[in-house]
Amino acid sequence: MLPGLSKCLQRIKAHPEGLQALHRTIKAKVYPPPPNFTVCHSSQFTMMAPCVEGMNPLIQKVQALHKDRYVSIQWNDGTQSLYPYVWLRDNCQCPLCFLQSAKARKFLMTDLDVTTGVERVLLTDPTKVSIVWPDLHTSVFEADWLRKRCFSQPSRENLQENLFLNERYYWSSDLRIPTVSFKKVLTNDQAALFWLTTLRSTGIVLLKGADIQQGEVAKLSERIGYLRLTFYGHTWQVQDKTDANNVAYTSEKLNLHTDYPALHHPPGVQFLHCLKQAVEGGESEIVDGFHVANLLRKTNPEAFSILSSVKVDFTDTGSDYCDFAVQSKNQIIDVDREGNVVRINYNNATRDSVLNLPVDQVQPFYDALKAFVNLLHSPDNVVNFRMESGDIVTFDNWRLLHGRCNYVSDPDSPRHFEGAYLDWDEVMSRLRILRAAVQGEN
Ligand code: OGA
Ligand code: NM2
Ligand code: ZN
Ligand code: ZN
Repeated sequence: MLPGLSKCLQRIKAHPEGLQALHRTIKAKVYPPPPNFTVCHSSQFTMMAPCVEGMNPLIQKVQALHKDRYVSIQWNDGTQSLYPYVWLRDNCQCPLCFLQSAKARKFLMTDLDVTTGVERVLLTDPTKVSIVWPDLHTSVFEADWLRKRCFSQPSRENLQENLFLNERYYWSSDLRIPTVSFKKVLTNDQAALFWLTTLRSTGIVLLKGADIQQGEVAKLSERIGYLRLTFYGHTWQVQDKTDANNVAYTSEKLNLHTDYPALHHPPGVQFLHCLKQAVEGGESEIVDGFHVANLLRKTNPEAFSILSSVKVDFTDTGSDYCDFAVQSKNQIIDVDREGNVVRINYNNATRDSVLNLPVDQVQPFYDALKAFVNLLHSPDNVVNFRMESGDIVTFDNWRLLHGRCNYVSDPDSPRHFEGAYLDWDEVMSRLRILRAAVQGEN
């Protein structure tokens, strides 16, 4: 099921209590590979069917529960939501408390009485609740606004998924890389939304039909907002260069890596535009790093534990946009507090020879890294493809590892790729705006 569709079902069905089992099933981590999207016709974008809005229930009854200091709302679908007094006062939407033009709170924390009571609650109509506070300040809350912010576990999970789209399709060697027309993405909001939701869920989308000139990845970044400047420039040219300041700027093989683990906040998204492919070699390979890291956790928990805890030093020194001497310390497998894999940081070229470990932990570290690299390079997990002129591959650089074969170029017309980085915050921002425009959400 496409993530858009599954979310749609969640929104319709999973409110507010009791459907956790269904929710868990939907959130199961391994998905079948998504269908092969060749250059898309707009009819294919209708798979992102707009979720039916305006189905929110009305308020049947409102009560102030003074003992627990909750306002209780009974909805006309038979469900109930609880809202703490303090949260309601903090989030008063009146013009004194909220600056509508900035959609931001004006109300100061220093003015919030966290032990506030409620003078009375009123159901003015089935879509509005009024609350009069002890100082007679009055707040009015809309039913839809309250419903969206319901504190029940399934409601919160559903809203968080809507905001951050953390569901992922995991894949292995049988992935058929989702492919969309570059020009459609630039001109059509549905195509752009399909591109970004797929980039998020699958981690890679191939765009076809870009012009054979520099500047196309910059154009694509402007479709989102702005690109991420690094020491390699606003955009950067992957070519065989004399005195290369990076191993990528040679014609040699690049093993599977993520870009720029030498930064503490590596770029979230990468665009690579093939202007000219090599006459021989230069093929690409990719791996789903989240999927492989989870396989490692299952098959070699000791290796997973080492790679997710040891901070590895990375280094990058040289001169490009300006001179640089970058150092970072990153876990090769980054996990969040719940243990979910959230980022892979691994480029063997910039892994520092400085290794800040007690001497007896060095060999176990290498054993763990070797086990991970073996699993990454397993034919079960690797997808191979060959970029041609006019292709732009867009991928999640926090999740995918990518590599390329060594190559031989035509000296008169050498291999040339142009790249650019973006961050996930900017990409997700555009995704939300496109979703609102295409699906009429807010
Ligand atoms: C890079 C890189 C891939 C390629 O420049 O970091 O991975 O195909 N390049 O040249
Ligand atoms: N380039 C392609 O981590 C890295 O050094 C990746 C970055 C040179 C911008 C390569
Ligand atoms: Zn107010
Ligand atoms: Zn790279």
